[in-house]
Amino acid sequence: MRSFLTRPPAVAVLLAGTALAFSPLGGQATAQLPVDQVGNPCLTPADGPAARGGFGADHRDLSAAEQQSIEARTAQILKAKAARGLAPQAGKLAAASVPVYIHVMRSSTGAGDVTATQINQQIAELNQDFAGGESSAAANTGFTFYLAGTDRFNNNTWHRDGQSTTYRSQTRKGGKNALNIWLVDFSYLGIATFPWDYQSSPTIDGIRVQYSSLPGGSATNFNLGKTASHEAGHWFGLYHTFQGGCTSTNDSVSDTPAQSSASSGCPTGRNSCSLPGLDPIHNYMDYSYDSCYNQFTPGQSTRISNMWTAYRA
Ligand SMILES: [Ca+2]
Ligand SMILES: [Ca+2]
Ligand SMILES: [Zn+2]
Repeated sequence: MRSFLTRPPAVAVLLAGTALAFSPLGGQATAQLPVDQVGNPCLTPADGPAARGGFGADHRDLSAAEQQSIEARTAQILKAKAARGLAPQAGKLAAASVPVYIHVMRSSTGAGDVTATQINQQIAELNQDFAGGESSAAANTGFTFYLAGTDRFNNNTWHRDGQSTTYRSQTRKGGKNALNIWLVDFSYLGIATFPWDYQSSPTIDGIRVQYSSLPGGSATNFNLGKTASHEAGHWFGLYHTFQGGCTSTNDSVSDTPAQSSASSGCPTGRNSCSLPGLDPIHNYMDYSYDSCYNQFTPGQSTRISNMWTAYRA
């Protein structure tokens, strides 16, 4: 998830494994694994529960125990798949061409629309970012994206991300390998589901993205289309680079230096943890401005490959 309106000062406090368990409403059960992207401290929408169409905040931070359990479960699945010859050979990574379905959730009067050009630019942005096209330090993940379909709706409730379980279930397309992107107008830049939740919640799998974050949109500092790349990162199984704070495991990726909290803007030289390395402010999984982002790391690419093999292949 990426916060739209707030860049939180209170990040570190909330990241210390605190589960923000909000009471589930409208079937947005959080009893097991969280349905929505978690680990996001910017969870309090500026305009309260209304931002979620009345559902309230159905997300919570991922505790260290939950993270550990997900890692263990994933390792077990990978081992089983490898034994059956269903995993990439040692030293090889999974790769795929991912079909993308764009759902434009406009208001009854047509607010929140985006052009076909913007959609194509967004797909191009995903392709560039996952190919490592913005930095020599960036990994080429091997994943590419193509537009498989666009549909548009006029519904004030859906436009504001209300009844999201319903609208996602009614409009989602494709299988577990398909990236569904719902463009809405809410208090977030985006919200994603994780791959390990697909099996239990397949009908809501995908990412919700602020429509004005698409290339050429009106979201100042966040209109280069990187929100979709960030949310897609979660959809592939990546955590925020500040997940877990200043711990050696933090985001379960070894080549992203630990970070105490989300970055804001583009704070060059930021070093929020005494652990080795400067904060990965240019990483798509931080909270920096779009213009500051330029990479997924090789470690994240490996994690994406593992998660894909375990849950989406
Ligand atoms: Ca790390
Ligand atoms: Ca450091
Ligand atoms: Zn996020």
